[in-house]
Amino acid sequence: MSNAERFPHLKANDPEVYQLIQEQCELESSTLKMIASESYATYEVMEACGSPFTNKYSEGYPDARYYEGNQVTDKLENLARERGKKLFGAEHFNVQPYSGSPANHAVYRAVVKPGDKIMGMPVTDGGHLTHGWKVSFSGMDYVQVPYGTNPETGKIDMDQVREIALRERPKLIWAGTSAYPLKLDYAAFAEIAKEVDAYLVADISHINSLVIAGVHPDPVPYCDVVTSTSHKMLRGPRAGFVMSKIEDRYQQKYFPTSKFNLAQRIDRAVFPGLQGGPHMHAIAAMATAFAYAMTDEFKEYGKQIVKNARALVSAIIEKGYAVASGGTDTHLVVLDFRKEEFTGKDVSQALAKCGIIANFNMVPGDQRKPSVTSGVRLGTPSLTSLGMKENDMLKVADWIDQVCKNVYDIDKVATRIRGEIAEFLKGFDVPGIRPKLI
Ligand code: DSN
Repeated sequence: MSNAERFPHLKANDPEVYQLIQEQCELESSTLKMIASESYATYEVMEACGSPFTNKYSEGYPDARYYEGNQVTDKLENLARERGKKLFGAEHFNVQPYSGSPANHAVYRAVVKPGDKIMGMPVTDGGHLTHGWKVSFSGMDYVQVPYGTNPETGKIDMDQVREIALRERPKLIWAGTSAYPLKLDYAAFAEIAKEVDAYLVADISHINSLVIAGVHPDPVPYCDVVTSTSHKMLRGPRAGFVMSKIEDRYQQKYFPTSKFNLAQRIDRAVFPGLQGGPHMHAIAAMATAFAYAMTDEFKEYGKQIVKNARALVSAIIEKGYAVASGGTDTHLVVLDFRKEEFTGKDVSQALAKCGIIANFNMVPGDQRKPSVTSGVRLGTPSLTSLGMKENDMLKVADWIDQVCKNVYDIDKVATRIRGEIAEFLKGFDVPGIRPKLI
């Protein structure tokens, strides 16, 4: 099916937007998408996102709405919640957050108060903005107690995390990262949180599908709350969700006068605390993404993401480059250019000219500024969605090597490499773009 058949009304009545969709399809099907937080949404997700559920106001929750006419959206939201609970084994599930940052914001509103200490990884160490970074609401309204990676090993040292927690006694501990390629030890985080009476919150936005596939530890049994986005490797819509225990183990200590348990406080924080009407079209798409994530095919994809990342690491190391944290357990490969003359920004810009889309990133022990960095963060979810395997990663490593070798004279090789990549990609279906019908 061509775009003309797929978007006939846009083509006829808004050719400008139609043309931009054409260009985006061309871009996404002729370049290697290696932004670690991206993948390709499925056709089902795209269709649900474009459905009439976008028309409906549904403020409130199923059977407790502030608008009439929600008999169908109630069924839809219940379906999404039940599928989510089954997929992750969660006690309570909220599918209304507009994205990952609002999901994390709701957790703060539910379990801490402005001025409280919260423990998280700074962005410069691979943490997320909403884990207490200074320019985000989370660092302005709460006091971040930072923990990070060892600059020598690039690994999180759990003894150090414990030492900091015992000294600072934060009320909330974030176990989650955006640029850390190794597994997180949720059992160790849970012991530490228990020692200091802190809520333990995992943010699995980056690794949710690895948890589903069983190739990354599962945080749900260990954490009070788990948050996530549904786009990234999960291949759903741009949206977020929050899972939690129902009862609050610290109710007596921190919320003795509240008549609401943990699950209820989270729901109230999302709506009416922070948001208005839920995006029901995104919730429809999330429901169908959860159904797909329960299949064996999806679990294979989760496993292959890690195999591909490991194959990429081996090939890159063989070519003489360093990677942060010494390797990967996940979808992430962070190239470490601390010893090179060129910077992360130099390489990410040169890669983009050649059709490899990634981002520059700080690495552990980085002496360069965050606006330049010594690293490039690469991810394998999108390439794995295309059906690529370990052998294909050897080709990708080759192109990366050629870019690094020509970084100061990239125009000399850019057209050729870009052409080779576009040609190579013709051998793959591009989910949501270059149809496979049904
Ligand atoms: N922007 C996402 C990432 O790239 O990791 C996190 O929200």
